[in-house]
Amino acid sequence: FLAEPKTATIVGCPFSGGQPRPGVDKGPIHLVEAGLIDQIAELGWKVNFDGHHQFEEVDAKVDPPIGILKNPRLVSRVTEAVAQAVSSHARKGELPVTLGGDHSLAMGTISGTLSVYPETCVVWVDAHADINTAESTGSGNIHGMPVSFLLGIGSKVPEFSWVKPLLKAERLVYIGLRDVDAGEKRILRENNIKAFSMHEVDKYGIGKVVEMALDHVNPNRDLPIHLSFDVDALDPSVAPSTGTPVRGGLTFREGHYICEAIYETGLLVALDLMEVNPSLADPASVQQTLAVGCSLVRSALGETLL
Ligand code: Z70
Ligand code: MN
Ligand code: MN
Ligand code: MN
Repeated sequence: FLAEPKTATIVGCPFSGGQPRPGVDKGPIHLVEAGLIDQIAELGWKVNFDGHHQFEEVDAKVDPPIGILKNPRLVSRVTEAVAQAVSSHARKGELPVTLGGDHSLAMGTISGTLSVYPETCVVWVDAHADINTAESTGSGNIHGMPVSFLLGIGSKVPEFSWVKPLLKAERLVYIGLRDVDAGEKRILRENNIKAFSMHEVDKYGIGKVVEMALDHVNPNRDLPIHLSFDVDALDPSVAPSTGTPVRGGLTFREGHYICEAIYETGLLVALDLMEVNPSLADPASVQQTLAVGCSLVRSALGETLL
């Protein structure tokens, strides 16, 4: 397997239906307006802009909760469309860079990647595990659930039957966790899922953590990598404009180091940047969060310090 596509395709996903706070749908527009496309082009990539996807609307009246899952039909249709967009770009040898939007979108992005590269491993960088099932979720917010759908664990929600359980637990690793529900901890344990919480980042340092994470999911450094980066993995002092800031997060450098180290493998085939919400926090904090978001993407696409 030889990765390193030289064309990146920006997939803007203005979507907030996986969680309750308005504004996260404005993330992709603001990231692009902050100059992300030109910045990636400056790194030597050919950049396609796939636009800000106009998703089919599903009226709330015809989308009542299923159990306590909120907006299930809407989330299912949007993420299915995202899966098709990502897979079509990946199939052409392009590297899809999906801008969220809330993290339920990763149900689509990772499904899309796995449909083209079935051996893909996933590095999920987040304060949260986003692995609740229909049984374990306390909130009913689907952005807290995409990983369980991708793994095929928990009771099946017929509305999401298009999501194939293509991700194996041993091909998934987390970095940055610090706000994990009791039910999620149990799911992680029972499925033997490798996770490096902030405790491990403190204990070993980020360099060792990334090495151990890749040793787990990609021991021979020969499998494609999908990096799904929730900006709330970063400390709120670094990335304040997000729906669920949790103190004690990754520093600016730790977040960037993860992106740089994954770029260095030459195995990155897809990247998500999720949960940037430009309507939360003061203007200076919004600017800061957008700038950090752009710079994480640049790091994952090969921006070097020297
Ligand atoms: C909680 C839930 C979550 C992001 C919050 C929170 C999930 N575990 N994810 N913010 N980005 O509702 O399932
Ligand atoms: Mn498209
Ligand atoms: Mn998340
Ligand atoms: Mn999160």
